[in-house]
Parts: sequence; structure tokens; C-alpha cells
Amino acid sequence: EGVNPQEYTGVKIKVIEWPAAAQEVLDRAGFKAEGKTVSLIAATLRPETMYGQTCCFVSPSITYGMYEISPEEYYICTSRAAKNMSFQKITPVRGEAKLVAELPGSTMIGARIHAPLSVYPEVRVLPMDTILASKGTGVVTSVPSDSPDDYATVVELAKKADFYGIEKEWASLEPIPIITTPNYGDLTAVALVKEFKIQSPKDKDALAKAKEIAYKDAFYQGTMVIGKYKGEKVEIAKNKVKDDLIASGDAFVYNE
Ligand code: A2H
Repeated sequence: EGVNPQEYTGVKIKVIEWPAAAQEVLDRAGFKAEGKTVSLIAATLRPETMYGQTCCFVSPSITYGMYEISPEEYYICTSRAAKNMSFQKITPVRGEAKLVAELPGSTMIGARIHAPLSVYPEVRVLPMDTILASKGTGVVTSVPSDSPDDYATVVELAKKADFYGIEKEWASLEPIPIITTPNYGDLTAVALVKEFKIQSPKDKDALAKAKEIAYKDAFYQGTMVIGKYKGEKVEIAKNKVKDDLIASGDAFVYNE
């Protein structure tokens, strides 16, 4: 971890329905869902892009925790992130995160979820092998219009749906134009993945370059083409969208 603190927006992605594997784990833990909200917490640096969420990624090889935030609200993230949250007034007791169940990422694949602000009212949990357990919450929301990693991953998942044990349609939602820039138009990540001839999520060096360009281009030259701040510069709209998500109870600030 770096010396400089990183501020993420923790976006609450509500679970609508679990697949059988995750449901079994929760049943075994004695968890009763009635009257409770369970959210996957995605850590993002790009809150202004949340309109374009098409799925939410977990790592099939990470075991996540479900933590009680209040009797009505539960968060899913890595234990490392839950510990960090417990020192940021996100859990009720300082230094404590109450573990309710341990959910292997693999058991959550295919869950039906609701991602706040997304133009798609319902999306799915999908696998991403490149998620690091050592960063953020271990949950990454997918915005293929603006994140080269996300776009490369959904292309790969759609191409090899059977191999990944998913339905092809879950990974085939169209990227949504969120931001336009003079250099790359309104689907920056799609344009960059083409330009750098990125073939898979494993093309690390090219993806790192594409990611860097996408981030700077959108931040300094981008204009919103969707949502409440349509027509405004990304530099300005970014914090407004973040603040709105926090005010509506759909997100919180998470530092590490
Ligand atoms: B970003 P940084 Cl639209 N492993 O959110 C791998 N990637 C992770 C992660 C983890 N454990 N935790 C978060 N991330 C992703 C949106 C987005 C992001 C867009 C464009 C670029 C972008 C939608 N995905 O990130 O290493 C999350 O994806 C590229 C900078 O802390 C998070 O923001 O700088 C970003 O990487 C955090 O990466």
C-alpha cells in the first residue's frame, strides 16, 4: 500500500436475489433476509460514471465477508476493507466489524443486483480474475464505457461465457455513453482497447497505459453527456455526483 491515502467512493450495490450457492451459505449461517438490505460495496475512483454500470465484479478466488452495519443493513467486502471501515465510523463500534457469513466470490456469481444510478435497473455479479484482495473492497463495479479493464473483462466473459459459468447475456449489456472527450468520443474505454489492440484482461501493460490515458482524458477534457450534470465538465461533476450518491444513502467515503 502506498504512502498517500486514497479516497474511494464506496457504492452500495443492493442484492435482489442470490444464486443457490450463496443462498446455501447464508441459510447455513442462519441469516434471515426479511426486512434487511444486503449490499456489495464497490470501491470506485469514478463516481461520475455510475450511470454506466453494466455488472459488478467479484474475484472467484477471494472469500468475502458479510458484515452487520445495523440490524437492517449488511455490507459485503473483504475482511481487510471491513477492518479499515471500522476505523472510519462506518461500522457501529470502533475497531469492530461484525461478521455474519463468509461468502466465497464464486458463490455470488450470477446474483441479481441493483446498482445505483445505472440506466440498467438490474444487473448481475460477474467474475473478474484481476481483482486484488489488497486494494479497495475487493468488489469492482463495471463501467465498460470508461474503464478499459472493465471493457476488456466483459468482452472476455461474453466470448467465453460457458468457461466462466455465466450466461452470455449477463456480460453483453451495451456500454452507455457517460462522458465525451475531444480525443476519444463518448466510449473512451472502447476506443482505447481498440487503439492499444488489447485482446484480454491479461494484457497488463497495455491496460495500464490505457487506464492512465482514460483517467486523465476524462478528468481534464471530459464533459458529461448523461444525468443531472449533463453538459458540465467532469472535473466539476465528479464531486457533485459523489455527494448526491452519499446524500441519497447509496454511497459513503472510504479511505485507505
Ligand atoms: B474504478 P487504484 Cl469508469 N482490484 O471504478 C482491481 N481493481 C480495483 C480494485 C481491486 N481490488 N478496487 C477497485 N478497482 C478499480 C470505475 C472506474 C475505475 C472507471 C475507470 C477507471 C477506474 C468503474 N470500474 O479505475 O489502483 C476501480 O475501478 C482506474 C483508475 O486505487 C477503481 O475505480 O487507482 C480503481 O480500480 C482503483 O484503482
